[in-house]
Amino acid sequence: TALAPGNISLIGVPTDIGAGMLGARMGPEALRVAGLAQALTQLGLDVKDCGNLHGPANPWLQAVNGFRHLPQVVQWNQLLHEALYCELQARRLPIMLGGDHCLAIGSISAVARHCRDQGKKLRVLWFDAHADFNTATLTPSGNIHGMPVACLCGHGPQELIQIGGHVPALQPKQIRQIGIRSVDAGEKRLVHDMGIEVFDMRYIDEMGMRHAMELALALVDANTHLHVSLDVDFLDPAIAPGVGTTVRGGPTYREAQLCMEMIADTGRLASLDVVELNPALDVGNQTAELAVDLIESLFGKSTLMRSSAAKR
Ligand code: B3U
Ligand code: MN
Ligand code: MN
Repeated sequence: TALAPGNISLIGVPTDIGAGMLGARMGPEALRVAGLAQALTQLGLDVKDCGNLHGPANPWLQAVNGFRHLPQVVQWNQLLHEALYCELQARRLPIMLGGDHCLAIGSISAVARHCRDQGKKLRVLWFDAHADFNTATLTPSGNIHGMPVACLCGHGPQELIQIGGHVPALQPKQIRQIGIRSVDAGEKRLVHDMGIEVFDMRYIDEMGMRHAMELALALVDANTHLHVSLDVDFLDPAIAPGVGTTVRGGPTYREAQLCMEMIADTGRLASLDVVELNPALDVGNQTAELAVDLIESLFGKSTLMRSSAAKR
């Protein structure tokens, strides 16, 4: 298989600054304890753990003009943008260990900037129970982890949408959303009007995960940078309880594995976010361990098994 760069950089971003509940700040450590670096090393990859970024504390305040903690969210995302962009420039494949999903503004704006530098096409696969397309007026909570896709598409506060220099950082046609099953009323309209391609749970129930992923990966070619943004609440809460905003009726273990394997088969994965893991809500470290399992598949673990089986 054509695993693009064999050099992985782990970037821990220990904050819950954009979430409605505390605890996602412990996500990076839980993923380390679950053996992420070791698992990737076993697959023959060169893994560098860059450690954690250090940003402002979570002040735990009310929303101001529709946003909670906007200045702190901006600071964390600026730090992440620079760190991740640096790893991409060094031709490494960054894995952002979140942290809540507001951090995708920093990571994906860096990926988009890198793709512009390199003349690469960008495809973002957004695995989530939520569309994360709220704005200051639409949000029911003020929590910025419900807004990153809108911000990346240019709908959001100036300080956030301009991280990375190019507004908007992303075009809606570069995004595919998978697993969606909880969208606020106004948010629904905006996602529709923006023309984002959504494979929601209804679609997956009717057509199957394989078909959804075939379409989500259509036209990914040798010049495509594939970015995966994995919100752990994408998964069914029965297998992934360690998340602040569980929504029942998510993909099963098998469906999730299939997604990861189909992505691995493209050989085009070039950056990854793992977000919203909340160890304070987990049962043991099972959700982190599941995330590590899925990441192994994303990097071709089961693909290797298939090819050796085929040889026999
Ligand atoms: N749509 C709701 C809930 C939510 C979105 N993303 C997460 N939760 N993780 C909101 O608050 O924007
Ligand atoms: Mn999310
Ligand atoms: Mn979510």
